[in-house]
Amino acid sequence: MNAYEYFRAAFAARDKEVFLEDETGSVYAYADLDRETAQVASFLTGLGLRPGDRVAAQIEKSPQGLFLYLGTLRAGLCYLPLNTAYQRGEIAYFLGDAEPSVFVCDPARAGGYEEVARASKVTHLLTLGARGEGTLADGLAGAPLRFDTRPVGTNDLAVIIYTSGTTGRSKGAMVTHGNLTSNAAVLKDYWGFTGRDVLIHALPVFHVHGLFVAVHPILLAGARILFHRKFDARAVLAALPRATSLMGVPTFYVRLLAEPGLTQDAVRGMRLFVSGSAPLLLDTFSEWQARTGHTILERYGMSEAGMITSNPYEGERRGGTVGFPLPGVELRIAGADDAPLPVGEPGAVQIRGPNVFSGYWRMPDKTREEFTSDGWFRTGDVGQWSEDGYLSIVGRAKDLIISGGYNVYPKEIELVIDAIPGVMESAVVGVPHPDFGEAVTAVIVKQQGATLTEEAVVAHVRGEIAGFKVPKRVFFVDELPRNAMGKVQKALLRDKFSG
Ligand code: MLC
Ligand code: AMP
Repeated sequence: MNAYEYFRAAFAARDKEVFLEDETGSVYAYADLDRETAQVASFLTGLGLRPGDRVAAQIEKSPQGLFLYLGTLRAGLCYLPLNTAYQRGEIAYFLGDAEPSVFVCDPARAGGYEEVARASKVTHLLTLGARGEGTLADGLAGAPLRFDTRPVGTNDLAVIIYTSGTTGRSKGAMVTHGNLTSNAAVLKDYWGFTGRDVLIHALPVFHVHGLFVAVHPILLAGARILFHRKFDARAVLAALPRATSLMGVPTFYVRLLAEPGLTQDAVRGMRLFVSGSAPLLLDTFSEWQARTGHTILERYGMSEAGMITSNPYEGERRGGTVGFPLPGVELRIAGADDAPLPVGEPGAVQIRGPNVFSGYWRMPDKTREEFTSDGWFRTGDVGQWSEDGYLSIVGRAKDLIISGGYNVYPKEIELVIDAIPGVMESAVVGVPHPDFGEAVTAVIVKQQGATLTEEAVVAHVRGEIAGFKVPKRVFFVDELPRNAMGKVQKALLRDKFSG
């Protein structure tokens, strides 16, 4: 079933209830959602797009952006969300690789994108601004208000989410309608969402956390979203008395704890705080408990698989763990031979289930590599079971930095730094950071006689890649530490530059 139709079947009986309320006080009922998405689907279909065609969007967070996503699903097309921090070079890669027919961007950026759009297969470059304005709105104005949702198969493509790769080349994870509906149904039940819930939504809507996890269970429950354009600790604090639930990355909780207004009284109407996308420090978990009387529920997921494990809603939520595999999800901790390891031994986290994506867009070899011969997906995370079945994520096999919930692959940044005149070589590592969890840090060996400074490196990198990937600090060394195989010993660099 088309994921939109699946959600609609659940919320149809609540069409007069509020689906979303934004910070300006604008309110959209479920009936409005249905009408707006019908217009999007009619409009896109009217452009001549065929099932499976891609609609890429790099847009500021807005209710209309959410309607664009859901309307795209409804039309049987494939949505391709892009981080607003991406720069032109990054966008050119995604447009070239995914070959979307439609690219929707912010009105202020359209001029700068005309050339990259022309060089790709984009046939319609449209705009959508933070207040819903732009050429997309103009197009929607005349579009029919009714649309028969296009039927699709469970395995049909719904969304492509790009995740950075170890080689520096991003891979498009192909997410199907079946992936979306199975995960949505499980999360709604597991976390107990009902029509009485009010969720504070302050996450970006171009990754699975904000786009899927914090939206789909709400649709299934016919619940309400308090829509924040971005995370602002004070604004979230002010919204808590009207809400029942919050989903965030650990940085949200760290920043909320820094607010003196976070008291037991402020959270008395809340029933659920969920954290994920990056490890939640035990200190944050415990401090939250002490300050609010609530226990944060930590869960674990990824773009390729939506949500994988969760601490229980009822029962002990254990800090430092990500709980149990969600219903329907199989998870094993495997050794180098892909065979399961005994309880307590750390190993590769491998998963199987209806939530697991169908492969990397136009990368059959990469897809094959990431699945075992018996069909389990290699997450690249290192995990460990407790005796009573709780999973802990104890490391990563992949060379990955998670900064404020965003993934950063060092290779991509090293390639940019190595191209700076005067750089001989570089290594990028993540060091502990009180706000972002980990901070992107560059260690550089200069060419002889080069006069590079930290500021010059940062200024150069800033123009090339998204801001959250730009190193927070740059250090210069005479040589990089290497092991006997000649591989840079990143653990040594992490230790040396921590703090
Ligand atoms: C912003 N900046 C960051 C950053 N976010 N730097 C490092 N890491 C980050 N995460 C930088 C900007 O480049 C800018 O730098 C400066 O901080 C201010 O930008 P901002 O936009 O005002 O930042 P802020 O609002 O403080 O954003 C922090 C944040 C945000 C934590 C609220 O990053 C965020 O919403 N993160 C959530 C990410 C997320 O949704 N992840 C889910 C992925 S899905 P300068 O120098 O230019 O001023 C996934 C699967 C799963 O992982 O399990 O869920
Ligand atoms: P992404 O590819 O952006 O979806 O990020 C997925 C990765 O985030 C996972 O493979 C993990 O490494 C990490 N991750 C998500 N949730 C958690 C968590 N609760 N604890 C530790 N790591 C997490």
